[in-house]
Amino acid sequence: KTQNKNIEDYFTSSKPGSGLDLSKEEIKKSFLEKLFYGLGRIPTVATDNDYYSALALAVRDWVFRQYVRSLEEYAEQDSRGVAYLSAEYLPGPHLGNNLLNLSITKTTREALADLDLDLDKILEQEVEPGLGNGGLGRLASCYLDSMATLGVPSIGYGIRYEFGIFNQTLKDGWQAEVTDKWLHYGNPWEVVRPEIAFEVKFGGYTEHKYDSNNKLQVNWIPDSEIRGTAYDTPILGYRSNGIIMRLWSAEAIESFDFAAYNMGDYYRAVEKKMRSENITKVLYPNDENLSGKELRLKQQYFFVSCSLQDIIRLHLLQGRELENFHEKFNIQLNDTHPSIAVAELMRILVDIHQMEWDEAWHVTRHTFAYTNHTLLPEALEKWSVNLLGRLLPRHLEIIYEINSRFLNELRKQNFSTEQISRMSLIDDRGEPSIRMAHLATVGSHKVNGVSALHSRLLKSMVLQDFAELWPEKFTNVTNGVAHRRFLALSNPGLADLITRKIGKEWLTDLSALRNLEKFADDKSFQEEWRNIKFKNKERLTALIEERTGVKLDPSMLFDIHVKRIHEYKRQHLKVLHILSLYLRLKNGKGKDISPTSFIFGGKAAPGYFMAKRIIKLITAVADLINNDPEVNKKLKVVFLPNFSVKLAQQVYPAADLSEQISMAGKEASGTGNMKFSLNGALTIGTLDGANVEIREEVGEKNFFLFGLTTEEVQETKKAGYHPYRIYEQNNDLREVMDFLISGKLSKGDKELFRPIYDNLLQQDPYLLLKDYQSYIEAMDEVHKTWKDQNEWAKRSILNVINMGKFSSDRSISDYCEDIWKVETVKVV
Ligand code: CR1
Repeated sequence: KTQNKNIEDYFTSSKPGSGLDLSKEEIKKSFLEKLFYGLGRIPTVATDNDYYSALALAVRDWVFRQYVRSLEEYAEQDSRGVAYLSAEYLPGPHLGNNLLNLSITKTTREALADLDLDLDKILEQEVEPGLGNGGLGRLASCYLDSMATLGVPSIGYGIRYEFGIFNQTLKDGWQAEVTDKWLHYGNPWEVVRPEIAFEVKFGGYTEHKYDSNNKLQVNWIPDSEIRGTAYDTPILGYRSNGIIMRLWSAEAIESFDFAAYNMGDYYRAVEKKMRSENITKVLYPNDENLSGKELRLKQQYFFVSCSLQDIIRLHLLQGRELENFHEKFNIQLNDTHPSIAVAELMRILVDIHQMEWDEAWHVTRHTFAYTNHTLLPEALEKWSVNLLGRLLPRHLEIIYEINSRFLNELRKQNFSTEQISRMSLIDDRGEPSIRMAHLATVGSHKVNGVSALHSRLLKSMVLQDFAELWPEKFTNVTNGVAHRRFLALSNPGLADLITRKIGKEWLTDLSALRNLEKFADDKSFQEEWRNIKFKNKERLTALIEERTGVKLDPSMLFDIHVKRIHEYKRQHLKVLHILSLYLRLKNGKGKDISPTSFIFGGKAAPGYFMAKRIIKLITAVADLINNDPEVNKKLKVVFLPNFSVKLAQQVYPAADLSEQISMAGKEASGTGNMKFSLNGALTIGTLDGANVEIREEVGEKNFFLFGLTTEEVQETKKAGYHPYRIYEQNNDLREVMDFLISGKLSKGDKELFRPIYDNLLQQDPYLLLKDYQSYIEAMDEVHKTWKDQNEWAKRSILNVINMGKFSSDRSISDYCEDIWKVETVKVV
């Protein structure tokens, strides 16, 4: 740290000015200066990407202004802070959101128009950072947005994957993956901090020695070391604070392979360097399914270790003691991906800072809180003891020590052997492995699920024993979404109408939308509402035609199912419904069907056989229906490839119907469900995840409910489920199922969809056949309601105005009050 009195005086006397509400002239001047002198481009050679980069650089300056002002405020208040640890983020494009939050969208548009440039075209240039798989990563980004807006002193830590989630293309109707080179054109939003870099060790062995005071000293002698360097992206809240998303990138430590250099083995030395840089090369594309790969564990430990070293550096920099670390910092574990942090903090406190075990454990347990995001058994992280011991020998010892103390406690409290073995951090049935959810639970002071239902199931199923032991540790925080991005930015037409009627309060308090209640029955308001939806559908229609060649008719019902492809989410139930409509039309029984466009989107994990086959099934059904003049006036089907945040921003505003049809008990929360409703789609859904709460808020009448409840699902399975019997008894269903293997979807190939057919008739683990009839009936109700356009508009309005609860601002307030105990500090 350099002390420079002159600079300090300048900084304190000039006080960084606000970055908000800039004038057209200021924007124009900064933009041109960035173009000429920031990028060194002259008008004759400047490309659209140069214009985008120049504007982004100018905007970044203003965002940093807000960030610097926030830092000053936080320092002054000496506030308690939050570190959010997440292996995934999906921020979406930054530029539009930052303009919105600086309140300069309109002025920027005008400034650019003066220069004969089009803001929309420039916005289109941005390649989004796809550093996550789905809901979990997007939730992390919504939370950063709200933490900034509310003024929570916070920092988001993660991994700077060089290649994010793959780009999805279609080849002959099958998903094909293409690497995501998101950094190819540079990234104007980030600032590298070569001096914020930490070394992370791997492998080797430990030495145990007693020092002169007879205190045990453990020394870890690793066999490799890697450096993590910080890349900072400022995240701006709405007319408010800025915070930092700090992502770590792996680099080799040059000096480490001296031996090879000295032997003249230059190539081997460089090769080793390349290998260690692999750690942050690529995001694992599995959503709720584990790869169990060594490199994945390395990624987790790498980013956790860098982050903890950084947080401790910040703590000590302020002249504080580690004994009260937990009073200054909360560390939120976004799922178990960063849960090795529990062992790492213990190691840092005990081995490096010589703290006594009990005190270190007190600090650790009061520092961490853990959010669980899934009950799916295949997604609950477990690391083989063997692998973890090889990569992190000291951490394995620490985990054993935590476990033995914990199990002793249980024994003292007369827990049964059976319960003790269920609760152990080590699963030693079969190949011994570490249960990361148990480590996170034992090492945290709070554990939360992500919707009321999910938190209840978490307590009664996956973590039941722990909930009985520590009832006060368990809590719920229902997920929320950044309504500024997903309404104000994505749906400017609707946002405008709302603001004209009730002012801007809703931007910072979503529950203010209730003030629109008096318009729900107003015919002219409904008409305006419908016109906006229609325009959004036209916009999406154009995009879909450009991307897929399929032309939809925006006057049709837009029935949309977008999310990761997973059997539990039941995209194939939607397909069965579509085929049932197709067959009805073919049999001349389709007069009640409302003309519908079915839109699907979502990526499948590259190694997930069934999910990939479901995509092929959707595209096959699309080909059949779209090319059949007997039905294609009434039905259209399209699979929109490469669903992303950027695409999502065009999709949600254009939806009439939101498909949230997972088998009850499987979708922890869902957040797409909230984004749809927020944009005026009605939902057809099961009582799963946050659907339950959405239905409560918008009213039963304004939600199309179907299917078994979680309890009924459990009973059905317990009683012995036989899907074949349902198939035998339901003629329509049988016709639909048999169509799958008729060859009509696959140029005569009867085997193509047999794996799906067989799976459903023999196991049907997600009870599609059981819920089929109920779904069909609810969909018939949808089609009936759609015929009354005023009624539909009214229900759409009632959805939007009751979305207050589902802003991520509310979620973050809940975290602040219930878990973090932090006060917010705002700069504006
Ligand atoms: C859940 O499946 C939830 C998000 C965010 C997902 C989804 O229902 O909305 O988390 N879980 O909480 C997940 O990705 C690894 O687990």
